[in-house]
Amino acid sequence: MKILVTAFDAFDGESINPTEQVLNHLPGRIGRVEISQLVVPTKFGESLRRVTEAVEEESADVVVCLGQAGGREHITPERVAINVMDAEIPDNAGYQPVDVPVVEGGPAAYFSTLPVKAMVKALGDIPAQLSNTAGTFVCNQLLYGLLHHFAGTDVRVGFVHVPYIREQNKTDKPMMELEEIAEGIKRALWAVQAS
Ligand code: PCA
Repeated sequence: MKILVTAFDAFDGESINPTEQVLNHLPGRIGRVEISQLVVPTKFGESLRRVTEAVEEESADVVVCLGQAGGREHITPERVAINVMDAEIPDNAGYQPVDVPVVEGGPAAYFSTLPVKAMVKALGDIPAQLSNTAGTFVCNQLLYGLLHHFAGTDVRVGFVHVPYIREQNKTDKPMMELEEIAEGIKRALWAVQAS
């Protein structure tokens, strides 16, 4: 089995995206599963194209995308993606869609094809919670677009949002230590490969 794990670059005036740093803490293998990584720009369209291409080039069986969800207190596997792009801020290309579908004529929503509840459980003592919304920004677009593209294939697709980390100095916002997030993602990947 091959799992591709993706992260986003920094956006919204930040200099850090914790997901990019999490990748540096992930091993190359988990059990018998090969783990590959990719960082994509926080841009509508390009992020989806790049991840789709990488899954196909590497013949990955599973893709787990990571994104920052500033303000959340938990590591949150996403249950669902919806067919809308409704951005409160521009993406890293300056594009700010409002009420635009990810896929014209596509279904309203797709459920993640990863075992999201097992992933939450696998985190054990690390703060984790199932999320029922991936938002309406670039992360939701990536999850929706991948689920749409790989619908009806054996490729399984999921998304995990993570909180801010200490280095981002958000004194008034919840945060987690980078190492704890990385350990949480490792545990979630174990749950994926066991499923
Ligand atoms: N989080 C954003 C996009 C990139 C990221 O890390 C989101 O939740 O849509």
